[in-house]
Amino acid sequence: MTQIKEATSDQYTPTKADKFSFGLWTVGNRGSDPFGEPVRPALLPTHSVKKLSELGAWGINLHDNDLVPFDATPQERDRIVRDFKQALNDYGMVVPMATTNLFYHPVFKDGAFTSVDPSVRAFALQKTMHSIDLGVELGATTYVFWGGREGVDAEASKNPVDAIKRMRDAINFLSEYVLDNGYQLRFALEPKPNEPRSDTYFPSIGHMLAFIATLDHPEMIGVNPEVAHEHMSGLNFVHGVAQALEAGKLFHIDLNDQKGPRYDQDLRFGSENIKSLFFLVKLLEDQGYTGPRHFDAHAYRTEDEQGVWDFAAGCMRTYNMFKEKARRFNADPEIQALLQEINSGDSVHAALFSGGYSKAAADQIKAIDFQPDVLARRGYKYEKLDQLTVELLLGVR
Ligand code: GLT
Ligand code: MN
Ligand code: MN
Repeated sequence: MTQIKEATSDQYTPTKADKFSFGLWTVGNRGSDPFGEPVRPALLPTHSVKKLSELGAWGINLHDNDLVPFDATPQERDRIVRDFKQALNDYGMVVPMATTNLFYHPVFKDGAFTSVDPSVRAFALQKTMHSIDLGVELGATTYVFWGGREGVDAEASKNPVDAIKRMRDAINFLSEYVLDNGYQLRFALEPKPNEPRSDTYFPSIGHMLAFIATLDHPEMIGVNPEVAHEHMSGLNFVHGVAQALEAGKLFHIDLNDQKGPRYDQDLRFGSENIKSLFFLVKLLEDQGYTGPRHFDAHAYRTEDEQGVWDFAAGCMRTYNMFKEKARRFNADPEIQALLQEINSGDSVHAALFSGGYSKAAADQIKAIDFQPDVLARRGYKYEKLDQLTVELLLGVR
């Protein structure tokens, strides 16, 4: 078998067809944390458009205030938006997704849509409607809602049932706003278990999927799951994404990485959990996910601007390496033969309830002598399969 020297190959270099996108806030992250001030100068949004385009990215996403400052005048807003659109045009970049910053200003210290203060809740709607208008003006077709500070520190402060109802009222109101304006926009709700609040409402993909089914316009609402956020709860991200995909609800995805259940790290995609992120990319590619491959991550605090572009290039390159590994996994004769063997079995039993329930099928299943002790003797060969996967990932097959 011919060995391909991956390190010197350029087959992983990103292109616009890969649909990679970054948030303005990701490459623009200045490295501040709760214990230290910014370490990098602010980047001009138009500069990020240029650099990301040169690196092979396709899209750039934003919160309203990543582009237009919170206190900008209408004239300043129009000038900033005009210059940004010009840069998108000059560098062939799109804005596939937009969102609202409902967490930075002190007004949102008790949340936005779930704040106990009705004036804050109404202001959050106003800010979001303006931000939706901006997103649509820039061409966005997906609008993300990350809960930010929608949660509690003092459990006594809010009835959690009221909080859920308030969030539903807000999403229903904004769905109607989109429909009323004839916008082609779908919402993607992003779960997170905690941080910055000690507990956030709708903490996981599963909670969000259950909530979406209770909304007035569930067809226009899906999820925007993030690798780090599910790992913070110790959950299997691949399984959560699979459930969203299977339900037709994976509208967007936040790719990054995380070292176990702790604070949100937003690390470079594929820098830590190599096997599970391989299976994530395999899932997305095998299932024909066509949405943006969005990176919601940032460079280490140790980096200067060059480190930021190294980080961005690394996210995209690693995605493409996983994609190629998935192709090899699917084409590997030994792995595929083993999978075939593992997934075969008694064809009569396999057919027993494939047609769904009938009284005849129930009677037939009840009448069979399955001999569980015999069935239990089977070895499933997963050690061998998993080792083949590891060898493929480590580049020896
Ligand atoms: C913020 C958060 C992310 C969200 C972004 C969208 S903002 O960086 O940590 O997970 O996706 O609001
Ligand atoms: Mn995110
Ligand atoms: Mn995060």
